[in-house]
Amino acid sequence: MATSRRRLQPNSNLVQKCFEEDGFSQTFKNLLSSLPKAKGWLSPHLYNYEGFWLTALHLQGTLFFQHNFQSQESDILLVTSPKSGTIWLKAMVFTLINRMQYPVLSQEHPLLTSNPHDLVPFLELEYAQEKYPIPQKDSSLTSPRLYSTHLPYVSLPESVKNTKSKIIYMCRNPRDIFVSLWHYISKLRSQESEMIPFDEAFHMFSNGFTMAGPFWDHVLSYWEKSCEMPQKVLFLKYEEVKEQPLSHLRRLAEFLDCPFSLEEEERGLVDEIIKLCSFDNLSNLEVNKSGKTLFGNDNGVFFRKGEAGDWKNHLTDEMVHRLNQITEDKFKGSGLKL
Ligand code: PAP
Repeated sequence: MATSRRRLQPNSNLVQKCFEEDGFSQTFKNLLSSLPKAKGWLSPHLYNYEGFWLTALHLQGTLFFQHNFQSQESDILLVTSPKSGTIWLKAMVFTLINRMQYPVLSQEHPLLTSNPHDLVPFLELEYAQEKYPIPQKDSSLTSPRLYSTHLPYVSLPESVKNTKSKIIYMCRNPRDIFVSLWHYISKLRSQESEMIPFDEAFHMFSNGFTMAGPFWDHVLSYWEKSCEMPQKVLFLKYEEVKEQPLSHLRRLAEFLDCPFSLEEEERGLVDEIIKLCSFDNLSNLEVNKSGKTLFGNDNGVFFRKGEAGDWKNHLTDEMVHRLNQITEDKFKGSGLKL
């Protein structure tokens, strides 16, 4: 099992493009003008496509992704709503499935010199950037191909839904997601424009106006699929992985049909992977302190606190009550609790 590393150059234009909406074809602009529109967090607007809010750039990538991507049975797709621990999940799964090719304690391990976002590409961003089918470009990728997306289940290409490829979904409680998102966007906006006031951002988030939101609908769509097709969709919770990382890593390995052998268990490999991918380790690596992702963001913006429960330091009682209420209403009868 091996996934080749990518050798693209950082594309700072991609981040810049989030702040703009020019440079699109007239046909695409016509589509945008026909869609419901809301205020964006980084981009001027979010557009409602298939029931979820996307930036123009993500929507363009989504359309290319939907029409061009051919899934393979062995593909692994990591899915999250933004700020659910995507980078952590990418680090763990990349390390897990490539443990033969890249020994975890090796000084040459890719995680020591690359941000996990560069090792596991976001498909909708890749397509937004380059506009041609990823498999052609990535013919060097060997099986299994490891990809990620923030898209809701409804927007995945049919070939992803209809093959035996695996989906791993990680969710996080909406209180921490909102706090994480606000800090992240504030850092990015501080380079370009004014911050969105905390109250206004809360209003946007709780009303569903967020990238790939409404958050609750996103989570629910994958939760339902994980109940219907547990062999295809594995549903993880950030907080539970934080609490019991070893048992969740073993669960991931079983799900991906690459369980740890007795020998690996005995030499402590599970623990080594958890340590390599831990917040403390990744956030202190030079690449994550000073580098940039291939899509142009400072790597550091993806590492803030890495804790469960930081919302207690930021949200008012009223805000907590509102988020809890929405969560209860939306998830009623689903069996899902966050
Ligand atoms: P993205 O959706 O923009 O890719 P994502 O990686 O999902 O972001 O989320 C970032 C969050 O994961 C940050 O949370 P915080 O703001 O509450 O701190 C980030 O700190 C956290 N994070 C990053 N790396 C790890 C890790 N190794 N373990 C746990 N949490 C992590």
